[in-house]
Amino acid sequence: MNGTARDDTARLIQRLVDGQRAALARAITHIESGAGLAPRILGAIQSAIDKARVIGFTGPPGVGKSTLINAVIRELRKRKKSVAVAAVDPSSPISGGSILGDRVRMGEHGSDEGVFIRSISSRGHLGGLSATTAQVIDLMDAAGWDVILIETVGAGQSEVEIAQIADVSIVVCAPGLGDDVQALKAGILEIADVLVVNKADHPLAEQTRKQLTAMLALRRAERREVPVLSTVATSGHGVDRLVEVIEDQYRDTVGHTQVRGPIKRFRYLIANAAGRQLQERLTTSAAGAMHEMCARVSRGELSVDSAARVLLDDLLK
Ligand SMILES: Nc1nc2c(ncn2[C@@H]2O[C@H](COP(=O)(O)OP(=O)(O)OP(=O)(O)O)[C@@H](O)[C@H]2O)c(=O)[nH]1
Ligand SMILES: [Mg+2]
Repeated sequence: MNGTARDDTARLIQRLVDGQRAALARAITHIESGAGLAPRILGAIQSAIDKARVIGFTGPPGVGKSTLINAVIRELRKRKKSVAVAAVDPSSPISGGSILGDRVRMGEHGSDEGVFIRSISSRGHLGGLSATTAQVIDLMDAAGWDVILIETVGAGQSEVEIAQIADVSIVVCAPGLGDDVQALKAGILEIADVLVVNKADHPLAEQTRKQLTAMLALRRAERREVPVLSTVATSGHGVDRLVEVIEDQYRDTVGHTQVRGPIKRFRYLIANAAGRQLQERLTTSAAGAMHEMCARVSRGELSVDSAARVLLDDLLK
């Protein structure tokens, strides 16, 4: 990097930490594209990260996540909190459309200086969408936003991972679950700190709420209680209560674990990077051992899991 480029980056970082929106937007673009500047920016902002609350919203397509986030923004603005939103786009045709919709639905906040909305895609970023999201959260935090809301669609692995990065994870569902119950069972329910039955204006809403409460009761012994709330995102009904519950859960989580957002994100990023490095080593320096394991598995001497354990034990010795 030449001197001018270094000065430019230093200025960008300074403006970002000063809270200038344009600088935040540019820095996010650097992270998203995995450009060479990303590590320098992330390194420089670490001391400014410490106060944002990160709330994740996830759930099946079309349940009203964007509309609910819109209503939550309104509630938080009443409470004088500044709000940044990261709408995570896994580049699928479904959410590709809905992110566009997000801009329209969240449009009422477009001229509000206290609201910043950005979609994130994983284009070419090393470490995947969740790692990109964790870094974008760091930027938003360093830029001084009070609350960061993340929207992710569906019940895929990356959505579950993103929920783990959040301080509080909200799983949103809608009445008449049907197939969605399967999606919820497939791991997503496990990550919920709060469960929301949105579209509570629908006749089946109360029945769905009871179903979910019963499902949660099965594991109540293992974990602290997960509140189940009803909302009508389109009218804002129940949203003030949701914001209060989020606040309670945040206090609870931080009180219980003493692990605040940035540390949680580091934990995730380091584990993610370690996994990548391990995979690299398995295909390079450990290629010989890998070859032998393949042979042993194919002869039926070892299971895949045992072979992996032997390889790892060897590598980490
Ligand atoms: N009746 C009713 N409709 C709602 C409610 N909340 C959202 N909707 C409608 O449901 C549709 C989907 O809402 P979105 O907010 O786009 O849902 P989403 O979960 O963000 O969708 P994806 O991002 O595509 O997964 C829209 O037509 C909303 O107007 C609600 O509480 N009641
Ligand atoms: Mg949406």
